[in-house]
Amino acid sequence: MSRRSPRLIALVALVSLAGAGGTLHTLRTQDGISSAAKDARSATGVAKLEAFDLVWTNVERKGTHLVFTERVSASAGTVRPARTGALAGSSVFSYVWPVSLDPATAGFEGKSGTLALAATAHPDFDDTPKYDENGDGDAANDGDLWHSHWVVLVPDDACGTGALKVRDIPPGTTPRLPATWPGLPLFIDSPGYDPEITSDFVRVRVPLKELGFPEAFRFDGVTAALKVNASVHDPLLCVADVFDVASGNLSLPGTVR
Ligand SMILES: [Ca+2]
Ligand SMILES: [Ca+2]
Ligand SMILES: [Ca+2]
Repeated sequence: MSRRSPRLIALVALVSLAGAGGTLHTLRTQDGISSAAKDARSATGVAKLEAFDLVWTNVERKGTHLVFTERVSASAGTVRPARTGALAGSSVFSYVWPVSLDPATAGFEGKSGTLALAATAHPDFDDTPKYDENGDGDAANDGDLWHSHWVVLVPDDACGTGALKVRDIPPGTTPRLPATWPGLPLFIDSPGYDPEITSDFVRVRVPLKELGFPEAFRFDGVTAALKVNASVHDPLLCVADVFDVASGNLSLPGTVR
């Protein structure tokens, strides 16, 4: 089997790493996506790309939750966009898990694009109006802390040939949206799952009941920068700089059973 050998080799490598005192928390790697180290790239000159260099991506059921994990080369979560002082043209850095589940699973209009869970940081705006992540009494100043989103991604050549964006909500339309939609004209949800970030892991735990206990589905891993439109209109939030893709081709090869 052409796909089995690389996975077995990766498993052996991961077991050796763990034995050598690495930071692996699990050996359950059969279902995860092992990906090359030091292959992260940036079109816009982001420094310290090891923080976005995916080496292992996994989604698995654990008790009452789905656990989304991305392991990177080093320094997970340490690199965030520079503050610009303005929403227009500002950047969003992200760890993303695209999944094969219909967007309706997370409360969006059905068949509206590719559903993805994301951990993001963006110091120039807050999109978690229901949460005060830094606990200072102001729910509108937490964007610089890593926080979670569900988004629906669709291609839009206005973002660059073949590039993706977070789906816009055109004025006058009323698509189905999740209860914790933050009020932006985007297919975006702010569900309030606190990402857990360790030295080289980013992990988000999602209660299975909030997704209606989904059946088997597929997943991939992506790290990327998104950019808010310079004139703050459609397309409002483009994927501007893909750093790494776990599968290399966004084929969603991982499986949650
Ligand atoms: Ca990589
Ligand atoms: Ca907030
Ligand atoms: Ca706050």
